[in-house]
Amino acid sequence: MDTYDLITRNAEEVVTEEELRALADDPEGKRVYVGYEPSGVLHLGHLLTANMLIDLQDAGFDVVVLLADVHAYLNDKGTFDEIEATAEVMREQFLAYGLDPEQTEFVFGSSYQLDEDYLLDLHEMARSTTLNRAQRAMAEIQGGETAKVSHVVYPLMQALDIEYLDLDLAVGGLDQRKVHMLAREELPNVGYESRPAIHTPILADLTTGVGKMSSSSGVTISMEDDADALEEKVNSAYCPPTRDPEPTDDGEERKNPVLELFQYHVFPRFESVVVERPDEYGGDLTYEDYDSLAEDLDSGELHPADAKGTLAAYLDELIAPGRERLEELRD
Ligand code: NAL
Repeated sequence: MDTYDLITRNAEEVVTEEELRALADDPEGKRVYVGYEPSGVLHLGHLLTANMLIDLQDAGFDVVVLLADVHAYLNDKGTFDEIEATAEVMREQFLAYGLDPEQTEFVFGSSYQLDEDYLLDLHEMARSTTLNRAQRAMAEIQGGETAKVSHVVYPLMQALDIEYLDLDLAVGGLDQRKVHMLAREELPNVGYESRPAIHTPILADLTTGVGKMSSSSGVTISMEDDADALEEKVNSAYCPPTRDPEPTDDGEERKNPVLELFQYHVFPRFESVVVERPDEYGGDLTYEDYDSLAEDLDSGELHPADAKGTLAAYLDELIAPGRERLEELRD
């Protein structure tokens, strides 16, 4: 696979293809970041961007993970001390999950975001950005409650971080796209260059296939889940025998979340997937790529129950190192 195909294989959106192709032609020494609000236990949403970082490392990029402690503070995620402790735990989980410790730089936001030059740039950006624009950039991240002033400072800081961390490329979930668009527009207004971005899809809710997996109401798969919990959660998942489920009665898009997890989590990290079946049900099935598995679900060759059992086992293998690291840290 060429570099561009490798780093975009799980992308939902690239801004812009031309800029990213130029980076992919010469990744040596190029810096790519993801930022996370420290949130304690990682879930599969975090790990979707981690999968992309692992691909970027394999392609030769340098990876920077911003532990966005000041952002978490602005977004009401706890006291500063609580957030710092959480960030340390988060870093350990990323390393356990497979980010290369030699090639990954972890940076706390607070290590530079309180400096005078940063704050002056922030204020300059605040003068050139409309309130409306900043609020729209934040809508998907903030999750509904009444916006505070902190919620419009937040996206301006995220934009500025792209400059201060000296980055060539931004990676994030599709929920970050409006912040990245704001960054592309506003950085030049304060004298800095804009950068390209890659966005991962947002996983669908596991039990309905509608909306987001990490929504507080739904079932989330996290690094804390043991084999039994994974089996129970995956068994409760919505999995019609098709890759294209019908939309809801209200016309909302519906995904097959079991297939999504195969596509975005299992296939990028395993060479092949084996579905174990007794001989009387046709014997084992082996898949080298996502499409052939999805086609078999569509055709009826692969039963949803077998797909679920297999998914739970592979997720267990993926999550095990991070789960064990969490247990060690708690002992
Ligand atoms: C991501 C987040 C916060 C600050 C950032 C700064 C630079 C790059 C990425 C960043 C967290 C993200 C979230 N907004 O919703 O988790």
